[in-house]
Amino acid sequence: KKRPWSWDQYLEEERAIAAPQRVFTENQTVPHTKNGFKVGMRLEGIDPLHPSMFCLLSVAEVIGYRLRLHIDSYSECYDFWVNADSLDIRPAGWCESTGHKLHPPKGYKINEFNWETYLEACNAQAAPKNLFKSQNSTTSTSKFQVGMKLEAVDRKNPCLVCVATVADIVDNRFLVHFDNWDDTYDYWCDASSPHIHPVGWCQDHGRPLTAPQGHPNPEHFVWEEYLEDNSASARAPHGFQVNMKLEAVDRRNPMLIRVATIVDTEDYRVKVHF
Ligand code: MLY
Repeated sequence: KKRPWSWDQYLEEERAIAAPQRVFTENQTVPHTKNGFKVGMRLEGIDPLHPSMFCLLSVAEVIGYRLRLHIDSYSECYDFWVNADSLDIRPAGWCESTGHKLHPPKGYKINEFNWETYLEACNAQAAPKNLFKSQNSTTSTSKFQVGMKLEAVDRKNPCLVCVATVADIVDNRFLVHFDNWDDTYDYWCDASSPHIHPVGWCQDHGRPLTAPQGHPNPEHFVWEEYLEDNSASARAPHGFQVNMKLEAVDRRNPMLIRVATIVDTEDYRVKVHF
């Protein structure tokens, strides 16, 4: 009869030692009292598989300083573990107060979602603000700005350095997004990251630069041309076009909403004609 698998026997066979408790950080050792999160509490946080998205999370399990978080209305197979002091989790209402889009649970439209009604419907509590490490974070010290271009390592394909954009900023971290790729390659980092380089770095170091997906001439990507083409499209990011019809407030008579036409577009503005 076979004996069941055991650590003792395995370590002996492998002539290996177990990593002792004391080499883990204090926070990683159980039991732990500094973790005030409770099962069922709701919060907001980054979806690890889609780092550009802030989702509605619930605490599914608490062990020591660790939390297993569940993305509400999605399968348990997307649950993930974080430490209680993770910067990837934020209190309810954080998205709204920082101008981020909160990806609501299935069945809710983005604009219809309301925390108060939701908590009431689930008979749940929002995790109190004071439990979050991020509550003490000061305003952004990062000099990076949304829209800036850079060259960044694709961390899923680490031999590639690719054309990338700063897609979001929170505190001193920013989201690296690869041009024309989906957000599953995105990652958060700060200015000290070894994965990011200024425009021109690949050329200076004789390394290939991976052009944006779908670039017409990926073997001969030229930053100057790309930046120029991009700022052309960035000039009208709103999608309005001349001749489109709409209803607009008459600003000389703000009680009136009139039939109007777009007669000109410029940067972030459109010219409305009644
Ligand atoms: N073999 C992969 C490589 C994807 C690379 C994406 N980076 C550039 C963001 C594929 O073609 O899917």
